[in-house]
Amino acid sequence: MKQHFITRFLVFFFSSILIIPSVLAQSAIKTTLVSGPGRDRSEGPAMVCDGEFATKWCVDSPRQMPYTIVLDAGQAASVVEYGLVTGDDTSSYTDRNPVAWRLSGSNDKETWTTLDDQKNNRSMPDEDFQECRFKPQSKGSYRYYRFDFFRVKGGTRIQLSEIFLYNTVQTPVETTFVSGSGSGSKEAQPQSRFGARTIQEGPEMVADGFLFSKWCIDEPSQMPYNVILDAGQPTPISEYRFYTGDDTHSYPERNPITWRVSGSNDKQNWTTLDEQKGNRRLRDENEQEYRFKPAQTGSFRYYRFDFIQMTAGTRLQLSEIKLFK
Ligand SMILES: [Ca+2]
Repeated sequence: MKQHFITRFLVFFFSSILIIPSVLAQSAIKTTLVSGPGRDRSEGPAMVCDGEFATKWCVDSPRQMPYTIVLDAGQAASVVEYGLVTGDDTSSYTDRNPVAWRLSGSNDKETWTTLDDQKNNRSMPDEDFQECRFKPQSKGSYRYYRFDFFRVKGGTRIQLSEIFLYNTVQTPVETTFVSGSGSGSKEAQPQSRFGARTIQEGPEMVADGFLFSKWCIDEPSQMPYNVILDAGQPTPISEYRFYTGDDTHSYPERNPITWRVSGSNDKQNWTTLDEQKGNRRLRDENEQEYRFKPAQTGSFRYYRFDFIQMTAGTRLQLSEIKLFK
């Protein structure tokens, strides 16, 4: 047992160190900044490719519009998907997301080929640290990628914490429920106009594909709560997503803030892939999606989520957990 504990500690210790490089070592292409407007220091353009969500590019310089960021992929690469990540305080400053931009590719930084043209895309949410993915209309093999941001949602200030380029497309992983904490059935109020009925709120509800059904548990003796999902075959994942419950706005403080993600191929030996402590990104809103990149990746069939702490109290609820490769 002791050796097992030490092994887990070492895995956790090294996975903590590896957070930044492994974010870049996912399917994202490692890029460096060629040029872009803005201050050089804390909120300069280089912050969009430093691999850290916590740092951002933020500029408000109308005379420099459109804001042009040029990234160097190091060698020619074919981008099939790209991600724009909102800033650390976009939920407080709700007009800074881009709504019109163009992506171009080049191999000499002089002749540019348009790959994507977004004229009025308002899909980026006013939430902190949210990655929004887009598929360019055209593809080709280019070393340099250029973003021209023409307009933001309001005013002239733009902010982005990261820009990711991908040479593989992210696809959802089909999962089935294996096991989890709680039985989760409860009687509905008998005065409901539908009459008395049983509402299922067991752990299997996070993998039924519906946002209106949820896992809801308040059993302090069973903490930390866990759920295990089966990907069917060994599958590396680049992202996992949590979806808040259908009534989280009315019943706040049920979101997880401290959790661990592990992978296994035998459901006995688990490798820690991600560890979040006091992460308050999930907001008290209904059926909201939150995306996380695991610090480590590996080819595992089973994925286990341990929920160690909630915003407050001991009740946890989530409507879905989804995996992406
Ligand atoms: Ca569900």
